[in-house]
Amino acid sequence: MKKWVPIASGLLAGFIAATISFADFSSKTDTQTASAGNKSDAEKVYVPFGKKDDYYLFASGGHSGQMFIYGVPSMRKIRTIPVFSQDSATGYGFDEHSKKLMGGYTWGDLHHPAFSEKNGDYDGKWMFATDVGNSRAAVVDLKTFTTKDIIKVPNTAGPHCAAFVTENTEYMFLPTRFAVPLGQKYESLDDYSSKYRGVMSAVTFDEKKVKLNIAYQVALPPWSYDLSDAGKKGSKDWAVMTTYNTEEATTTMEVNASQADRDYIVLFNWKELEKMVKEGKYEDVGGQKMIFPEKQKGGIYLVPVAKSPHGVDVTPDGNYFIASGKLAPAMTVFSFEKAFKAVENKEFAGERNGIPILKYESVMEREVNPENALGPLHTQFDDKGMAYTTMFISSEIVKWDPNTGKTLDRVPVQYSPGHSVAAEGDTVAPDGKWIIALNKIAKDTYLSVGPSHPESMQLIDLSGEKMKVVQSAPVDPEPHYAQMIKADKIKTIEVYQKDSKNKDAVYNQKDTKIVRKGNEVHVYGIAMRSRFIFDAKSKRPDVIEVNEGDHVFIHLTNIDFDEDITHGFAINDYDLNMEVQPGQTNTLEFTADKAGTFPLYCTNFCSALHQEMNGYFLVKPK
Ligand code: K7E
Ligand code: CUA
Repeated sequence: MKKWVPIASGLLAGFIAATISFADFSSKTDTQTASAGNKSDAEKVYVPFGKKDDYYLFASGGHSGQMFIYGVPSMRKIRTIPVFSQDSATGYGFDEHSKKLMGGYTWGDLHHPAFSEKNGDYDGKWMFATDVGNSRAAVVDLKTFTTKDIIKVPNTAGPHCAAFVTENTEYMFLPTRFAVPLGQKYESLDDYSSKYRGVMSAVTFDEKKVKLNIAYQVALPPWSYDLSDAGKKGSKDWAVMTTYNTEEATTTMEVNASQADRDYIVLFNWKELEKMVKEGKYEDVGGQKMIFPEKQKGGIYLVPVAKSPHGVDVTPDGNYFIASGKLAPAMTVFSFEKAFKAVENKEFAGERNGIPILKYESVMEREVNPENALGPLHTQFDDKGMAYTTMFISSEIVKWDPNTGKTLDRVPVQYSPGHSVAAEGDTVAPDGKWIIALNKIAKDTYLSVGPSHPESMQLIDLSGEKMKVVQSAPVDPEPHYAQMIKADKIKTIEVYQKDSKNKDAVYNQKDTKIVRKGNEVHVYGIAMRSRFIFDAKSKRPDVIEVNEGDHVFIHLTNIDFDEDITHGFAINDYDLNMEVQPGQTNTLEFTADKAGTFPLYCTNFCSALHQEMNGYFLVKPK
């Protein structure tokens, strides 16, 4: 294995400098602007009015806690899906159901969205994502583009490495960025190496119950786990993830976690881990089944890799996994087949924390080091199996052949791409056609909005001889990753169907009522164009009157079973808002702790008489 130290220390400086100075890239900017301006490029991305895009793009919203949906190739933004953060536009995090889902948190840091898969192909049914900020995992229903379940992942801090699903959505693996003591209890940092752990969680999804579950966890060494990917085809029972800080530094990570010349890829066989759990080879840690690799042997191996890798990506044929250097200017191609052989022949070069280390030479296929390409982070693939790696420091995408290591093409992007996303890029059969660079810095790309700018996504046409940037779109922070799916795979519903089992729902005006139990008031109301009816029998059916201190539940059903007729419900000065989509029932729960007169109104423009869709919330003083 090459020594990367001298290059890497220079790179570290470059990694930092790249975020400060862009002077070096100004010449690229000029050519790029020119090439993006000609007519044939404009035609490629032009989706005329009345026509729809070919692909959906689901972009992670990072520390906004949301997911952003775009159409490709137009790059028009279609929707924001709130997942881990409150959203007043939809009432997410305000209404009862979503408030419960959020588990008392108000924000999240959403990385790495992942579609559910069938036979290694996106099936268009579900989207998963994890929250690095408050250690949660979520599932979004693609029939309604709404978040359906969120779980807190215990014993872990910051499941950054996820979510990447196995070929038939058997599992998604959530290894964590931060090592903490099990249960996150207090332990001195002097005991870091013995008391701290980086825990990986194997999460399953019950499609019928729409529930996420933690099947088991693995207490890995106290390192940072960065990215993971599941195997495909011949390697489908396996998964890989990158590590950094195998130095086990506890302070000034920027320097201390970049000392060692090599870190590791963790290679594991999830079928084997599953079997170990079935055989009772685990310990109970806070109600979770935890495998300790130093005691329960098997299924997990370490593969040495050049220092502090970032991404690791499995080729569509499932033959290779490719680690990107971050601090070493190289992509390393590893062979699954070689790894399996090395495991079988026990070609180990020692162990760490009880986990056998495979010999680098036994698993490595080739090191690829395109000239002057700096800061490789993540790799995507096209329909011919060619690889596209983002270069964070040299601000470009490099196309290369994983089978030969040959560089095929390079295209500059503005600036500092983190991930990129190819059409159907994580499946066993990517589409080619398009790749989008998810750039960390927009700098001078758009009209200025002050000292901080949006992030940028650049659409790159792969259909010609050379890659070509043809469109760009601003995106709110922070596009850590995205996935792109063929539009016809997504089957949305038009309206919510009546649900006779829902005790909160009323579908008929005459069933509306306001029920009082002690100081609890339940309103069973409907919203329709263009009025609210809370109690049809009342003199003023659109008025709710309660006493100060009452605990109020407002159950509201939208009985306009008409596509896109959504109503909102807000109470002025009560800091409450929610949305009811066509046919949907939603509930607001709150205490009427302010006496007075408060107008209530529909917040979603629904008809010519939307402005008339209001009433009063009267709170009688004590
Ligand atoms: Cu920003 Cu995938 Cu979280 Cu790389 S990650 S850039
Ligand atoms: Cu209902 Cu506006």
